[in-house]
Amino acid sequence: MKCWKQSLAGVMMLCFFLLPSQVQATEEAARVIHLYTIEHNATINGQKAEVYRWDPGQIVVKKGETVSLHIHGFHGKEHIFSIPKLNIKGKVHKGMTTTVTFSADQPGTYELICHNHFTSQQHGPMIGYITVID
Ligand SMILES: [Cu+2]
Repeated sequence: MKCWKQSLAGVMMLCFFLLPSQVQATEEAARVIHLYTIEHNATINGQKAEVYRWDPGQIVVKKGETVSLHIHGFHGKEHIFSIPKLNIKGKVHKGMTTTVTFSADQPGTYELICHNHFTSQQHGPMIGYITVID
């Protein structure tokens, strides 16, 4: 069971490494929203702990609105991410900005998933939420 999970994780990581490092599109009159990759640290019972998060962790957009999401790499070497419901994949590097532009055509919650920091063992879960309203 553990071997199967490791193999699946390896295949998923390989797929993301083969993707372009940035997903970009240009749209006029796009609403610009800035997101940051943030690391939180603490020492608990003498042990260092760290977690990564998107900041802000939730954004709200309107259905059909063109949004230009500027993701700034503040902490962490890299964050390979996807927004599955929007078919968006990309990568954020420390010190760089990755921009993705989208327009969601259905209300709902869209997850922004960092695949480097997906589980608690990987200092996650680093998952942001894009709430699309009517
Ligand atoms: Cu991450």
